[in-house]
Amino acid sequence: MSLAYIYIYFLNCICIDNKNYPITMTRPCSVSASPVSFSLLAAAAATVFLLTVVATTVGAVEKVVVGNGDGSTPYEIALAHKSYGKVHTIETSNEHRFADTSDPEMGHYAANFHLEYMAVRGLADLPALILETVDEPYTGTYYGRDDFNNGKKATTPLGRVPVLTHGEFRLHQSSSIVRYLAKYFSLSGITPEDEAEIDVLYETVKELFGGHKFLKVHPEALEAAVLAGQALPEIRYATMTNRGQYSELEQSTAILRVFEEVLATSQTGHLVGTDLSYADLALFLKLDELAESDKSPHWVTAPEFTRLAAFYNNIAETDGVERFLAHGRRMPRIERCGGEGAAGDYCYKHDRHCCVAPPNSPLGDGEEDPIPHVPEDEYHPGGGEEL
Ligand SMILES: N[C@@H](CCC(=O)N[C@@H](CS)C(=O)NCC(=O)O)C(=O)O
Repeated sequence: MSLAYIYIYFLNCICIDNKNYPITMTRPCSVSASPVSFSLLAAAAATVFLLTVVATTVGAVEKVVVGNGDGSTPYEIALAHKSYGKVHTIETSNEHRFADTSDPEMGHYAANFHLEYMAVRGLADLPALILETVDEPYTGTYYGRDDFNNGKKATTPLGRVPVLTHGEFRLHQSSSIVRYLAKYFSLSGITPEDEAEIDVLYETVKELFGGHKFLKVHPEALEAAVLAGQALPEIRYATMTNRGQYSELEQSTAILRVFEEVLATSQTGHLVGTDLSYADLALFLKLDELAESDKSPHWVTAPEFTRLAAFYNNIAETDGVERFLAHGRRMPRIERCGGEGAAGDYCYKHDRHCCVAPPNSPLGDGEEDPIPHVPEDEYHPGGGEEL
């Protein structure tokens, strides 16, 4: 296998394996968990002290974010590098469960979970979302291509990431990680039937949003039709064949309709049963990406998908989910840049939730968030209380 081929394979995996989505970040927990510089530790200690004072004077401080030495979030650091391959491992750490500073146990609360991946969203996005949704402290390590290839790769199972370490237990294969976390945090149903159905829906999400060889959602076609107020085709996925010829709009409509119809039978707005499941979260991530301004931001307004839109909005407003979208620990989106094939790379780009680039950001290209989530005057570089 030529080097060029290996390179292309690697790139393809990043963007095509699961069709989307390296840096180190630590969500919650002890500052010492992160191999950061001494000055950062000093800054962290000062922050913790300050927030302890604040906590005891104005009430509970739920979370403290300790930045990356220069105060940037992983998101901003990655964005500043533009191309993900240039990003080296980044550590951030966050104090968590800090509310009761009089409880010595709290001060020693350490993350049990460690998630490792490359500095993109990809196959670690859902595991991270699960941990964030259940408000579980974890450490995330996201590697740049160089760091991964020059050392890390040799240490991971099958030379691949994501890898989840839970105490002494080490697990790879993204879907296995998702199921393990979901089971651990009761997001995978109670009865065997619910568990199986949630599994089915998760597999369906993966298949229809990237896994299918022939059918997929085409955001541009969908956006054009919805914006034009056009009635969407009445086609259903169940009547389509894998190799049949369907327009981009037909494919897109049929795929979204699968989930609209599932939700039509739901009493609670969840895909299965009464409670939030990992299948809900998996679908949410796909719908959220679809809603980006460069995809199909108006899909939520289509009269054909009212249940899906309500589902999407409800989950987006869930505490942990809302935080995850905007806190800066999530990796940025990527896009192809610098040419085709081995000549090209993947570059970072903004998403509409996170995070306004700091003034004089090395981004320097005037790229604006089309729908800024955090107004620039409310942007506080350098950690502090989480939004
Ligand atoms: N089926 C595996 C795929 C793992 C995989 O191929 N991960 C890619 C990143 S998306 C990787 O580690 N690539 C490293 C390489 O190609 O050297 C999973 O779902 O976890």
